[in-house]
Amino acid sequence: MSKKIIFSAIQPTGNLHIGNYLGAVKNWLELQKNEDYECIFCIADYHAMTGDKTAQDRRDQIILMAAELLALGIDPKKSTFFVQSHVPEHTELAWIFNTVTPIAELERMTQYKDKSQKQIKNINTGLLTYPTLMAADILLYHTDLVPVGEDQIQHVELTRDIGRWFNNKYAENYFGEVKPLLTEIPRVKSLLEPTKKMSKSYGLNHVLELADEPEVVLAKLKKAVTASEPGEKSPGVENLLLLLKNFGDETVYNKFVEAEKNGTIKYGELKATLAQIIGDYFADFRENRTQYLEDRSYLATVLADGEERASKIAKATMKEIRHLIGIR
Ligand code: AQP
Repeated sequence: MSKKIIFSAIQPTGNLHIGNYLGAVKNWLELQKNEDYECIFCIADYHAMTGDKTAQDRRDQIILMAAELLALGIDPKKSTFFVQSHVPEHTELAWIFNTVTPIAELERMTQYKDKSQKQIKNINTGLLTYPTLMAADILLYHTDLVPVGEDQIQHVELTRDIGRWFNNKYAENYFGEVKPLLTEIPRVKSLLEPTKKMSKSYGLNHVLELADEPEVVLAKLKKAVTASEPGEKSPGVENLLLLLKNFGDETVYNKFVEAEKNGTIKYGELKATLAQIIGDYFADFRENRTQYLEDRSYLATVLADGEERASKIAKATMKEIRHLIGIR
């Protein structure tokens, strides 16, 4: 039986946060251990260009993202790990997908609407066509499964539609039916506005970064929104308990859940416990991250090797597609 293809990408727009980790990257680490899957992971630098960063920010953040993913355990021997712009077939296919995708389908995407509100002075065309580039990333490798957080389900579903539109126009069954793959916690909430997803663009106090030192984790958690009365239903408390469930042991988690039910929970204690657990959990990561960041030539070698492996597949796919659409 041939292996199932896994593809997922992440934008180099700053440090990884706990939302990225629990929603997506944790799954990447599990999947790459499984022999049934062929994993391809990508640093989506072209996608990140839809934001407001400078060229120097971009240069630094690509390196930073590579170092952070390796520090978490992405293994370039097991997974193909590369930078999107190093494989130009991504943008070539994105253009072709632009020509089969109705504008109205792009205009109804939640991320496009959200980002247009967040960056009101920079509503560029890339924000609108972001999903056609994402569809190209995914379909270039004839992907079966895309491990992402809940916020990206809509884009993966649109990818499936784009594949179908292409098939209807040029070649029946050329692209298969791609599916999203979620973790147990597909949507981590913001610390300060827990009705929204945890997201860097709301501000750094909304997110716990994996690189945060323990005292920073504690300071951010102290500010996290909970309930006005102990035991009152609150999305903020629910979010903190979910984090405790994931990072802590079962006894500690059960103790706080019980206390929440009977109204004796002390939020200060919950936050201090959680800060300690998260700080400890990422201690090795912080150390590895520093080491990788000091070894730029190793990072460059890993990414060049990934580029070579991804390019082989991408070039073969584009050769077929150019033929199918009649330009070669
Ligand atoms: N809060 C979240 N909960 C679960 N999963 C999440 N992801 C992002 N936030 C959460 C998942 O992380 C992967 C990488 O996503 P990305 O490259 O789009 O990162 P991001 O969305 O840019 O992260 P931010 O902080 O939300 O950035 P801004 O604020 O710039 O938009 C994806 O699989 C995503 O689902």
